[in-house]
Amino acid sequence: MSEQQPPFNTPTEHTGLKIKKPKRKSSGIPAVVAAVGHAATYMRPGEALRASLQLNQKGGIDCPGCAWPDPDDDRSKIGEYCENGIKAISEEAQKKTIGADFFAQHSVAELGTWSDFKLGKAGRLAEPLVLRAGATHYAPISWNEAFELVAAELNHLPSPHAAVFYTSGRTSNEAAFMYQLFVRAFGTNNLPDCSNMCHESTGVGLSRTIGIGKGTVKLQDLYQSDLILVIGQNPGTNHPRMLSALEKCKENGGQIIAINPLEEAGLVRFVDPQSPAKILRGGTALADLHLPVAVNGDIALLKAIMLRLWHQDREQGGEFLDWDFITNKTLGYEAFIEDLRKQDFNTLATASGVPRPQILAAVEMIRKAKSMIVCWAMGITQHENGVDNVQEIVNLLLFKGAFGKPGSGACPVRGHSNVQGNRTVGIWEAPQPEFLDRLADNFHINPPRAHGLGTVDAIQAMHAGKIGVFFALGGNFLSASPDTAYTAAALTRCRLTAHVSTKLNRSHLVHGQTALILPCLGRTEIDLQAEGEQFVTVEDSMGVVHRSKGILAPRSAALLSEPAIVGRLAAATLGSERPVNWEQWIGNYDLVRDGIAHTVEGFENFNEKVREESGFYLPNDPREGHFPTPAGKALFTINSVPVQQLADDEYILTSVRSHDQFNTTIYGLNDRYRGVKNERRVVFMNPEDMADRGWQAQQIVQLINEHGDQRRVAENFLLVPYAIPRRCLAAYFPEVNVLVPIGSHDKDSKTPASKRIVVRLEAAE
Ligand SMILES: Nc1nc2c(c(=O)[nH]1)N[C@H]1C(S)=C(S)[C@@H](COP(=O)(O)OP(=O)(O)OC[C@H]3O[C@@H](n4cnc5c(=O)[nH]c(N)nc54)[C@H](O)[C@@H]3O)O[C@H]1N2
Ligand SMILES: Nc1nc2c(c(=O)[nH]1)N[C@H]1C(S)=C(S)[C@@H](COP(=O)(O)OP(=O)(O)OC[C@H]3O[C@@H](n4cnc5c(=O)[nH]c(N)nc54)[C@H](O)[C@@H]3O)O[C@H]1N2
Ligand SMILES: [Mo]
Repeated sequence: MSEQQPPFNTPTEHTGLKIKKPKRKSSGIPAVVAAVGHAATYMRPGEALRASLQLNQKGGIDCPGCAWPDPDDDRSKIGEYCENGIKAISEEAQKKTIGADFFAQHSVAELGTWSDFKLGKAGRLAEPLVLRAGATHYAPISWNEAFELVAAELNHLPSPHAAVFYTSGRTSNEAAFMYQLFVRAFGTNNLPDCSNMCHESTGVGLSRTIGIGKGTVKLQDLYQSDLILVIGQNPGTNHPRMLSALEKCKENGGQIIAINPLEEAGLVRFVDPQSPAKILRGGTALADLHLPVAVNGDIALLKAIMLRLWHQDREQGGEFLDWDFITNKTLGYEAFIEDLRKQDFNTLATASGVPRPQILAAVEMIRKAKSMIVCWAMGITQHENGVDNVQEIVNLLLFKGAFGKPGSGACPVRGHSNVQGNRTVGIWEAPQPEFLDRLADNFHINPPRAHGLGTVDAIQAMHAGKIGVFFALGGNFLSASPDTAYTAAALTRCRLTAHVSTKLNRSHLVHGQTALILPCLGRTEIDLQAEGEQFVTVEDSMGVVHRSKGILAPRSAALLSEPAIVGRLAAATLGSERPVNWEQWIGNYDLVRDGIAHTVEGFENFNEKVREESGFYLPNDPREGHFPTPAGKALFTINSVPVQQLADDEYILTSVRSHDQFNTTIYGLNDRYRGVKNERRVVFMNPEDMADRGWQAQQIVQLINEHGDQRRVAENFLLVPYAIPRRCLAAYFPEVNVLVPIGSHDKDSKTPASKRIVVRLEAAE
């Protein structure tokens, strides 16, 4: 990184840690108080109420918080929202704005010394800004000049492949489709997205085994399932509305197993904040069993379970596994069993970290269940063996014949509210040839066929000086990516970095020679175009596509919508008619949707279908019990148990979200359910491991990773004693991203292993 660049990480000072007892209940009155408090502090009073009432209602605002689906029919009248949904909209619809004056007052170097929390709370970005080569401050620029600047840089590149176009998952289907069309007409598939760091392992693992890279359940299935496994996911914080679905499952007599190194409050007991009666009764107990798996002990655990299940099935003459399904619908069973039988139950159990009696209890519950769903998120995907993890989950589901029947299936829970839709409409560095054929036919372009760069490859290409322009449609690429120092160096080697953003973040401050901030409308705001008010569409975690329409006045008159920004940039770069009339598309998003309808399977009559109240489901063969793999069957796979050798002073660190953040946007400094107040630089450690080192709570430590020949240090972390398996640690993303080696990722999905970072701890002097 060059000398003048500001720090690439949030400052390391402490903010005043208070440690409390972790909670054993989630939501309830404290959640309502926290949500209302947040809205009252950051939003205009009337707007907070109006927006929350429209949240996730039919035809209302799709919550920018997460990708959990909305109930098809019985939506809560007082708004289908949760504490963290309200925080997400208060963050976006902040009453404060920042523009020319703010940036004249604060240099880029000064802003670099602010914490991520303070940067986010500065206000909504209000006008386009440029940081010219060598300048110290961002200054206003007109929209036209901004588009011309990017277009000129793009058109002067030695090759279209010297540009990278990132997408974060809040972008609508309309903006995303226009963006990928523009990028492919320009001539590259360099379309990395946040999915590369998120559920890519799910996409790869599921596509290979069941023929589609998405989940196979509907909300209704969760309600009626006999058994739901929640693995490597913290829904109480990250998908709070999922707790209502889990509660319904319990009320209908179903059971829940949580598999997680931490006993997360949201999975212990849920108090529905929208039901006074349930608040009085103290809520509903959720997980019947918690398996405290060691970080990355999931494959060992799943294998231990399956081995036991298989033996019991044999003893009972084939009662517990779905033999009909295994025989008729799957391939690879024999080889899988041959491998499984070679394993030793006790060795697997030890590797998983879970005490034997608990594993046997899980086997008992799985054995009895007639229907079963497995839900998972980042605890499964963000590993060097992330794809294997997903495939091992599929093996268990196949054992039980858990596809194509009610109450059963695979349920990867997505993160960003439209990350799944972005991929569906073409944001992908590795597009299918058929998709490119349709783009070529419909838009008379010649899209490049070679795969482009995903996130990790893009960072490495930038680092190697091969990329001239980095353009981001949303997100915070620097802070979300692994190996922060390396990524910072990579970004500074670009000629131009440009970000379409709603809020200021660190990616604006660690920049290329020239940098642009292009401020856009958020989900909550009215989007007025030439042919009237527009709505956009999104796809949730269960493959339902529906409308989202903002209701608040835009924070600033200078903001453009994402489709308008993409369309105008495309026109400036390619010409106003190539490959479509961009101005017309910007004026009326129905035209964009017609383009999608002709190109993407399942979107026929898109404009008509999406105007139906609850939207529509995209086709999903495995949901119906058919597998669109080359063989037409689902595949068992053999996945080896990861070797986890640690030196005496090494630990495995996993990175998690606190209750007060949305990815790199820091809502506040508390992590209420885990009992952490007013501090983010904490590391959770097993009390016995602490005793071994002679350390006390609040001891200051440095976290050190030595992967390859690099030494990576995260300084000044406070120890918090916590119920976490021995030799495992947890700390918050993005503070520990400095420690995630760029080379540590799944070999197939390239998802960075941000859930398994080998570190040493040193007490601070
Ligand atoms: N409020 C809020 N909502 C969000 C987000 C947010 O930041 N804030 N982010 C959104 C996004 S983009 C995403 S992808 C999702 C993320 O949703 P989650 O995946 O729930 O998020 P993480 O905090 O990364 O939590 C991972 C969970 O996995 C556990 N875990 C860690 N390592 C392992 C392991 O090796 N094995 C197992 N079995 N478990 C492990 C952790 O203890 C934690 O409970 O949430 C989305 N929703
Ligand atoms: N160590 C570690 N690293 C991780 C993870 C982890 O668990 N551990 N999780 C990974 C995951 S799952 C993900 S998804 C990525 C997230 O990576 P990103 O999606 O790149 O990051 P976000 O923090 O969600 O992006 C926040 C920024 O998006 C902008 N923004 C917000 N709303 C809008 C909008 O409507 N339009 C536009 N154009 N911009 C908007 C704001 O400027 C805000 O600052 O991080 C990954 N990184
Ligand atoms: Mo994500």
